[in-house]
Amino acid sequence: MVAADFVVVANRLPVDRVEGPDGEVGWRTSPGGLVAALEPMMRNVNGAWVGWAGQADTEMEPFENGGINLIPVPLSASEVAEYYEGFANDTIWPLYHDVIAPPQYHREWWDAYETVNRRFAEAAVAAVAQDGTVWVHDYQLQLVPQMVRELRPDVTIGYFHHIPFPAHGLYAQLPWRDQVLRGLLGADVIGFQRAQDATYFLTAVRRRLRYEVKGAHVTVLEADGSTRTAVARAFPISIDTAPYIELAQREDVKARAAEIRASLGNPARILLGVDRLDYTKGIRHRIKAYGELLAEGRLKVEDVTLVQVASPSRERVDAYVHLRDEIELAVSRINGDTDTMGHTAIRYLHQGYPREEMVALYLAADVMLVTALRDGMNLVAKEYVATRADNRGVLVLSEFTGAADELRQAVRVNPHDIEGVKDAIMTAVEMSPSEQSRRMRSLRRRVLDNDVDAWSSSFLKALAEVHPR
Ligand code: GDG
Repeated sequence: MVAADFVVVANRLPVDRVEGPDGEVGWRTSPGGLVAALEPMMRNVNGAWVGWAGQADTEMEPFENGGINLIPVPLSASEVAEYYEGFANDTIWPLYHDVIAPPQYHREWWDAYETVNRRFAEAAVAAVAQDGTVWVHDYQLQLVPQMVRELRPDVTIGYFHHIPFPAHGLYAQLPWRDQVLRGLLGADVIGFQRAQDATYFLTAVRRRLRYEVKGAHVTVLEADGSTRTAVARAFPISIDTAPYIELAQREDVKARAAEIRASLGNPARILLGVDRLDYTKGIRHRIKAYGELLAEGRLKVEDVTLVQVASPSRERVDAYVHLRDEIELAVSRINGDTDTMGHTAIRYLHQGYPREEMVALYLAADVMLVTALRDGMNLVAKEYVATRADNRGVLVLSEFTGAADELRQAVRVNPHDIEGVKDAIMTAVEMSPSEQSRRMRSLRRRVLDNDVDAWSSSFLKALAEVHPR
């Protein structure tokens, strides 16, 4: 394979393995926004993507898919358990989401994290051309920027952090807090979702490493005594808007939205939640508030239905097993107390759906509920807005999401304040069409003008400025 000018490094490759009817193996590009944003550029510049193919204990040769060179990084079953389910999803994830669940600190998980990060870094270094660019993604790979720099000082390195970065008082819990900061500072540009995340990171750098910080610029002290500058600031991520707008205009998708409404008994209002089943998403808080509104008679089961899609996620991590039990108990209690033969309070779906069905759900929903307790951005909020071409519909949005910085015309909520969530739901359910339209117009302008292309361009521009060639 030819050395690549531009290498993306992410935990997962942008493809899913599919098996044909006769057991033959093929690959399907996964429809994530990141691939959509980077695909055209990666084709033009001879790009490569380094990541895990999603199957433990499987060695695979690099292969080409859709014009991008894919470089699989193998993980053993115990590495999946310790690096991915352990350190990434049971240490960093809860710690960085403000300790909503207790982070587990295990030295052997850290060892696996270092080992696997080194494997990703070595794969990236082997793939990248002289003076090329490596763009590392997310919290599973925080040590990779520095590891790449040590091996290949000629390379320009970017890092984007998709989840929140916590305040110093919480971050300081991490037994490996200094190593992680040094790992990230190997990048020339470190991108965060919100200005607040960048500020927290820079505070940690100043307090722990005593590096000089001026605005977004950090003077990094290298082991040999030399210094260089790294930049840390916000680049709010977005969605590839075109497919959402196109699907929302398609007659079959519109017909499916009407069919969904009809199958729920054509209630006056449909409320919708779409989340990975994750404790950061505030699904319990949303359901509690909604259940109380029904119990108090402020909402009637004949008039409203909440559709909650909770797509299966991280099912081997204990905290997720408990969360699922709690949510399913709460849903069945509310349904048991309020359902009639013809109407259900909550249509709960622990399933994943194709994108067409997601858009049909967005079109069917009068109110979208995003009540995350902490969320890097929350793309669901932006997807809902992108599909609402008639400017109808109301977005209820937690102030603890990155999206809240941009989507100012949403009905804002503090999900911890159950009375506040109840009032926000009522405001949304009762909002006049003209007020819906006034707000949605402004939300749509914001999302359509700041799509995922704008995001990747601004990040790459910042990278080019720090490291001009
Ligand atoms: C992380 C950060 C940040 C969900 N269920 C189905 C489905 N989805 C799609 C949604 C959306 C995506 O998954 C979820 O994105 P979010 O942004 O809402 O949340 P995370 O998965 O936690 O993502 C987050 C993001 O990274 C990007 O930086 O915004 O803060 O936590 O696109 O539509 N898609 C389909 N079927 C489903 O059942 N097709």
